[in-house]
Amino acid sequence: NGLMAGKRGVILGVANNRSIAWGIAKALVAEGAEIALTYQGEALKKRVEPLAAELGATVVGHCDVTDLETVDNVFAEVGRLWDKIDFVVHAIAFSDKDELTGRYVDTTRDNFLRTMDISVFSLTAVAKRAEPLMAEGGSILTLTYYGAEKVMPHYNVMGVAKAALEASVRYLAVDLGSNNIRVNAISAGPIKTLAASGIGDFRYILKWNEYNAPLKRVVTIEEVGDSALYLLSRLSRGVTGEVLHVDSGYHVVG
Ligand code: 0WD
Repeated sequence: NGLMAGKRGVILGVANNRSIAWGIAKALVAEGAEIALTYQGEALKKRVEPLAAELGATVVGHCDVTDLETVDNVFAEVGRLWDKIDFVVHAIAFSDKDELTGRYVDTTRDNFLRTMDISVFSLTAVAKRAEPLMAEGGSILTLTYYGAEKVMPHYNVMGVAKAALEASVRYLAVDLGSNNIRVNAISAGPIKTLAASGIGDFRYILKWNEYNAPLKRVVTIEEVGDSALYLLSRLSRGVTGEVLHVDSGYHVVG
């Protein structure tokens, strides 16, 4: 049994066992969910397959959001596997690490567009493909960061992208709400993952959060996973368009 018994869904963005998506996957499976994982490229396939096996998850294929055909294929595969799904987790972002340091004003047009495509548009592309599989309603969750609300050192174009992502959550919540599909975000505190290692002075940001957050520590992927469980389960059935901070409370002081 469990809170997610009988629930099925897709998780995009597991790169390794430090990924936030992995923390969410573990929390969902512990409560009885059945999950499908995707991998971004052949290099990540080798990482994702054993992780999927650990949770009894199905790997539904290669999904690189810059190639929408791969997104179509993944959702077609999910539709063949299960007739309906209950949730989708979008834990994907990318920006050139040379621009996750220094000044935002120096952002190039190419990287601006690429960052917005992978980190923002992809949520809308995924929601559009998930909608027909959520005939009985569902819950879609994405991951954001405080750099959307306040200027954080080095976060630069990713902060602009996260602001657009949070606005997308609100627009999607309205579009899909009449079908009982909820769309929410978790604004996670800094966690040492592959994606985070591209951000300038990341160790300093971690220390800063540890010293200043109300809980006097940084959060773990397991803590983000447990909050995700709330947003993806019936416990949050009255909640949509929301950005939930899972950041040891940093946003109330930062
Ligand atoms: O401190 C942090 N780590 C925080 C992360 C704080 C707050 C929010 N987040 C967000 C990130 O911005 C992202 O949206 O959480 C989400 C998940 O990120 P993560 O768990 O920190 O990082 P990681 O384990 O690297 O997973 C992100 C993955 C990619 O990994 P790499 O590092 O190989 O780029 O996003 C996927 C990929 O697996 N990804 C893509 N997937 C499909 N198509 C693409 C793409 N084009 N690009 C990246």
